Amino acid sequence: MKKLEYKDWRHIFKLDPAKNIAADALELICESGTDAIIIGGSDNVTLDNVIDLLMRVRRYAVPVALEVSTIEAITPGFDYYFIPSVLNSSETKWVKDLHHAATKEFGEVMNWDEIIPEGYCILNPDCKAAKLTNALHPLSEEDIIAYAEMVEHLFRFPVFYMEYSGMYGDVQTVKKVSKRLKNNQLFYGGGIQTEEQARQMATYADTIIVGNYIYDNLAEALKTVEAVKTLSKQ
Ligand code: 1GP
Repeated sequence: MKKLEYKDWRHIFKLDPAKNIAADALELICESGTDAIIIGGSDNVTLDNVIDLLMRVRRYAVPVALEVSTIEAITPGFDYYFIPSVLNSSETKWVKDLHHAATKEFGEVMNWDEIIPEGYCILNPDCKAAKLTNALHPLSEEDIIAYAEMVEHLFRFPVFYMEYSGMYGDVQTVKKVSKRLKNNQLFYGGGIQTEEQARQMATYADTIIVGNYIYDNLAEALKTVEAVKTLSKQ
């Protein structure tokens, strides 16, 4: 089967390299029909645990991307490298300084076609990523839409990521953002536990990401794949 380009991905499972996943569970995830696996996490991400998980996932045909959160854990062998810039962080480190350091170190050897910038907006103030990046909160709907339009029209990143990590987000806000974006790919991630939630968010987001629930209830998490496969975005 031909691998889809990231632009066509509707469903992604995000695996945390700092968490254990049994071989049989990983097989079910990689062969679930999901469009891709992202390897990424907020803490305890190391070169060793990233390479270990990459090699295990590479036994399967599913595309695999690294969402870079620490420069030390960057390694060749992924189909894509997603590079978040946290637009609502109050520290330039998370918006562009780490990016500068990484580009200084690896710029010459980078294959830029594999590098996908993500404009990130962290919308759950209690998640680890929000604390780590000192994300501004609360954000009004207008604030969020303005970040989305900045990503599309000013920064011209291909992806806007509404990150509710650990919490199911607001469908109406996702809908409004989706309606305002013209060509950008809208990623939604956060708290998806049921087929219905997967369908709801995939109605407005181009791509949904299911993370934590893999580790809590794999059987239910797997059902989110089929739930969005036959669903068109509105
Ligand atoms: C996390 O957006 C992803 O970065 C998915 O969120 O872990 O809450 O599913 P959950």
